[in-house]
Amino acid sequence: MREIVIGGAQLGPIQRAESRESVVARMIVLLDQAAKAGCGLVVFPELALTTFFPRWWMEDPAEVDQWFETEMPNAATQPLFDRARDHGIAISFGYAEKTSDGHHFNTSILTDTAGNIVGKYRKVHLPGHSEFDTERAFQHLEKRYFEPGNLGFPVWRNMDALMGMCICNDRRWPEVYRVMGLQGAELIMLGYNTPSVNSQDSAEGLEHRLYHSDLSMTSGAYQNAAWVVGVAKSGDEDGHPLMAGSIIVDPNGFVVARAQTEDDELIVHACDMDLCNFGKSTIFDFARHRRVEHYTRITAQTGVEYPE
Ligand code: CDT
Repeated sequence: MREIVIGGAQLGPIQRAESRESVVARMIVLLDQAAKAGCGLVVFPELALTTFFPRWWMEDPAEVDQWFETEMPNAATQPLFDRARDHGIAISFGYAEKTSDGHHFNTSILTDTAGNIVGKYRKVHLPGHSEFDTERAFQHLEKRYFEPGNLGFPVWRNMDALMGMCICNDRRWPEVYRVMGLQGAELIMLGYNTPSVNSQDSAEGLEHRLYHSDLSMTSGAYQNAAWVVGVAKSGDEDGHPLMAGSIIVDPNGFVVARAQTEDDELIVHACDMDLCNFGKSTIFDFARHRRVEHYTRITAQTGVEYPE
């Protein structure tokens, strides 16, 4: 048995005016709860340190850059790293990264239990659009503010397990899980900011969104025999609702923990990495069963090529 008690640290809304220091204080409260629950690893959402700023149209590069971190850890996040190290808890969280040569990415990092960064992932699938869209009820400008990630989907050895990350919209693409599955990933961590319905929309709308989020993660877990931990930023950010529904999924595709609120909330499960072994050695024994000669379209084309 290789058990890691994992915490999914859902964050409630972060208003545009809320400081990073205030958010980090909230994250530390969740980290302390996780320590009491015996967690060895805690996963926080995408762009965990600020409001989901890609909903705001900005033209001034200096205004945009205020949402980005130029180093990690930095003054605002050092207390989180310190507390995680004091508890002996590994953490993963998302933030907007500006590199020293001026590139902008939607990034997440993974630490070991001593607070050292051991992994970095940059979001590959950027949803939305890059110009102001007058037709839309709200803007989703990830394509404006970020470049597609340039690190692929790496998997790292950490805490005697094989771990990978993706971010939000990535979770809807089966290729993402498979590329990590092909590196033996036993745990895939992700955070998300998914727009929710507002009070004028039907309850069915939210039900569908939650179902599609679950479906993406449970199938990714099952088809790669890996644990998946998906953590939301949720609730009403300056009038813009975000969906909750953070879950931990086991390697058979079953949801074993689920958030009940749209607020700061910790979900916890003791995840045995050896539970991945059966799936990885039977139905999803990739070495024996994959037929790559029939998969060339997957990497050769985007869009759809219809038959004559
Ligand atoms: N943050 C993120 O990737 N959100 C997307 C919603 C995009 S709606 C234009 C998601 O897939 O949840």
